[in-house]
Amino acid sequence: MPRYLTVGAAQMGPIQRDHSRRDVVGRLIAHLREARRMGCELVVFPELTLTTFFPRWWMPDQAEVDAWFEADMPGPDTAPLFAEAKALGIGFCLGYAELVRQDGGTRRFNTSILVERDGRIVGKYRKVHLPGHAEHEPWRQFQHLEKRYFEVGDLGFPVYRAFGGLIGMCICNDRRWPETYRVMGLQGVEIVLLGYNTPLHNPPAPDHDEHSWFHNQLVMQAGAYQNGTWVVGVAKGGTEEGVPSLADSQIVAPSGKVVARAASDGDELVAHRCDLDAGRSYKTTTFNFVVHRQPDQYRMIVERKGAVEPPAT
Ligand code: CDV
Repeated sequence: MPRYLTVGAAQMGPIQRDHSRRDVVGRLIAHLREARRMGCELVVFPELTLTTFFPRWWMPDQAEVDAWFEADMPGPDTAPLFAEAKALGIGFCLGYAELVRQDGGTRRFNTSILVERDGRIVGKYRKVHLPGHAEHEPWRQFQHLEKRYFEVGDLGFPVYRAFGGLIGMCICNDRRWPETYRVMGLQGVEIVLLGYNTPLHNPPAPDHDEHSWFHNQLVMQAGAYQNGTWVVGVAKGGTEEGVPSLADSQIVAPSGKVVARAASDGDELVAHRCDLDAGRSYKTTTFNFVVHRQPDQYRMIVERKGAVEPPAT
């Protein structure tokens, strides 16, 4: 018996610096209403959905940085999103900058939450692979200061029982790392939800620029196939504050095939009816981890820390 979950990838076009959270939430609500018409039960929004991608700016004043963060979720600006989703009976995955006051200090994470159809937050993920740099690098056309503004996520890669399946999340740069998918794969994940902000220009490695679309697809397709899971990758695309960014949101099946894909680089919803059991045939044959993985061999190689000289002949 198939277990269907209709999922919408809610791609966003650019969000400029002077766009308010209220404006953005209005666009997210428009996505939810369209998702309802398309029969979606779960909608995935991008990384740092609520604002422009602020790590592109060097901001020495911490108060200026903190203005991009959410101390409450839902808060006054996001409450209408939660209310509309609940009224429509749609769940969602939302990326945002999370500010936590804890033990007299302040912690900041690049976070995603999973919200059930009744409005409850049922899952949280904090980005582990933070790209970029921590100091001002004036030679760049734009900064990428995630390593300054966020801590490395401290929740690992949890997989949540929700929406009748096993759901994991990761964020943007995480999608390029095989460990991300495998750690969730080892927990039996059936669908991985991820949002991204990927500039089409990579300042330290401009030779990668022309491969941006290919690399995006390559990592999500490989992650899906090698772990027998759906992957839903959702962009904030288009030219934001002068920085052109990759769109190409897509839904990848456990076969590794792309089954739905955005055609524009603006606000666009693409949906697919995902059978959460579709990964089973991969998980029980080619990628049956219990039968075929060889953790002892992997450990031996990691502990050796480097290549071995060829044997003398
Ligand atoms: N937001 C990101 O994590 N972006 C990175 C860029 C900097 C390469 C990405 O992997 O898409």
